[in-house]
Amino acid sequence: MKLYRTTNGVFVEHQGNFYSVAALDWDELVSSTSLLARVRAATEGEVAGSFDHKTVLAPVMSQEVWAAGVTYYRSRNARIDESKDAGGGDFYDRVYAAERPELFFKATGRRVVGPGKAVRIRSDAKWSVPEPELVLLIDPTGAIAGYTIGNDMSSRDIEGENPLYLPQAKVYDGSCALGPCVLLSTEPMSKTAGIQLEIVRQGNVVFSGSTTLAELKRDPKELATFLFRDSSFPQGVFLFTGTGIVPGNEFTLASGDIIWIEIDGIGKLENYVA
Ligand code: DO4
Ligand code: MG
Repeated sequence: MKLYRTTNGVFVEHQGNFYSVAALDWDELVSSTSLLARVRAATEGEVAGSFDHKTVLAPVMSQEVWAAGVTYYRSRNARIDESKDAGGGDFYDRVYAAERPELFFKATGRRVVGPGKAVRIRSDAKWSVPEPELVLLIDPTGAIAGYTIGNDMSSRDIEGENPLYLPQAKVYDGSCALGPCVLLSTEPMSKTAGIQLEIVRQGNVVFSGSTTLAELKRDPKELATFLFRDSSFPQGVFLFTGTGIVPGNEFTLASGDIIWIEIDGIGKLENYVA
């Protein structure tokens, strides 16, 4: 079952049909302990007359958005490379191997853009990339309730200059995209599920890459447990699980680029660069 937040309320897609889900709003539904049962009940009601994909919003209201980093070997290597002048190699290697993951605050709902909307490059960044990531929706009890697609927009030059600049490299207006839906499931995603990234510039594909969840070094449940250690999230929370796709060092995003991220079983998230 795929849950959509839209300008006309919340809908669930099930076996090719869409159903309206009764809820005060997204926050009330997502923080509810009976989320799954309520959505399941909606699929036993009447099929919605029509569903317009243009009405789809980012699946977030007051949930905080957090992110894990350096959870794929590709990301470890990219971080070591970009921070070599700052002497960064050692700590990225150490966090990749450590029991405690890297977790950082990424966005409030206000900074998140939905499908079809513009993500941004920082005005003071020279080297920017999208990071296509599996994102967990975690309920207030700490249990994984579902999965969505995220783009953790990043300024690699700022992050590489000094690791203490990470919040500036990662958190700014339009630095985060989520959507188009939340795949509701309490089961783990299959390790064979693929993540694909394609970047199109003036009609030409200028980057494409892929990975699978088999390359994700950490168990999503373990990431959720660390996030909930001494922190509560009464409205639920989104947690990016890290990127396993990093374009080569010569690549930087440009205004007008279209970014496609696809995760098997969830769907496709499309955004353009402002
Ligand atoms: O350590 C920097 C952040 C890395 C990151 O966002 C990722 O690996 O996805
Ligand atoms: Mg990331």
